[in-house]
Amino acid sequence: MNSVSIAQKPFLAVLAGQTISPAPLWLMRQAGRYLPEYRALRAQSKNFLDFCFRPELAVEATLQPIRRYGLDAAILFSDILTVPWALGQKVEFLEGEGPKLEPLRSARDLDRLELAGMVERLSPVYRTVAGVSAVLPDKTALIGFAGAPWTVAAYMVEGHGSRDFLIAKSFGMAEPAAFRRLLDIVTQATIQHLFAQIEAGAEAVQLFDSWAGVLAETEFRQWVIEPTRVIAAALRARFPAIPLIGFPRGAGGMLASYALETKVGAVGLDTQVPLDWALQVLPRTLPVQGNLDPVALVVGGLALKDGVRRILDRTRGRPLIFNLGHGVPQTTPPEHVAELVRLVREG
Ligand code: 1CP
Repeated sequence: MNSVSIAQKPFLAVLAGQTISPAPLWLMRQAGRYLPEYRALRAQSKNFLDFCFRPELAVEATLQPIRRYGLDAAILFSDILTVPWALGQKVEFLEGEGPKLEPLRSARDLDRLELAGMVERLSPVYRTVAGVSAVLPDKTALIGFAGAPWTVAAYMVEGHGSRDFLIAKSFGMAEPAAFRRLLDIVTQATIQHLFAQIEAGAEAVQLFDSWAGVLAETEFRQWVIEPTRVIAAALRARFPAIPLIGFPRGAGGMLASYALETKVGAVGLDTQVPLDWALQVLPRTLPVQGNLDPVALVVGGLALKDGVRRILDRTRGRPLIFNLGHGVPQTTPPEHVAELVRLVREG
């Protein structure tokens, strides 16, 4: 990242280690069904994957929350499950039910995956990145993203969402060599996917490890920390100025090991992690992001005000990107997001 962008974009300045007041803010899942303009746009597509792969629609979905709220960063509108699709797995989003994948349940099933040609199949995503990059306000940064290998592999094996990803965990423990191979394929796919987003104009990237929290220590080290370390090293080697935010949701007591051993440039804090403890175990210079309970955003009023105050007070003197501890819930009243922006900007 050049120094001009950092000077103009508070989000990038914090990722470069500066402490800024008011803290820059964006929200995970800032585009989505809680916005009436998103619902109208979404109605133009027959299914969710088609929506993700139509750059004119995906650019608009990315920009909607920026126009409405003037957030400090836009996040590419896409989904983590475009990668399994581009590797050749059957992926569908059934209305109101979430994703359905043709599950990978044996070493032989992995032979169906094909890394060659993946980036070409995902070219509409990079056209979306370029389209957003061309029209974004000067002070707004553009974030690219991918699911982290464990989380993506978990959906690929399980075939759908789950509370505990018991099938995926069992497969990983019962067939460690095959699961290792799957993680390696997804790791390489993720590196290529992030590189292509950066080449198209992404100025920072985030890895969503949404299901890191279902793993015990041994698997956390092998399936979360190790692949993330490989991705962080590849990014640093090729794009040393592009920051990587790691979001290991539910990492709990593994948080410091995750941050130190993966060498990600910033860490997303989920809702459950005690903030003072996290700030104590993480290096003082490491930028942190998140932690506000999304329910406080749904409820608004005093719950929101107190939640914001608590985070701003406790992170004083530390590089902070304001965010939620997980995504914006569908039931969020849009005016509560406007109130959140006002509260954070007041400092
Ligand atoms: O229109 C719709 O109803 C589709 C809902 C939706 C949306 C708006 C899905 C289906 N994905 C998305 C967009 C999305 N997904 C973004 C866009 C950018 C933004 O933040 O505004 C991002 C970053 C994601 C990432 C994603 N997809 C994650 C990681 C973050 C998280 O929430 O933990 C995960 C786990 C997914 C899978 C997924 N995609 C969609 C759903 C409903 C799910 C969860 C499925 C489940 O486990 O039940």
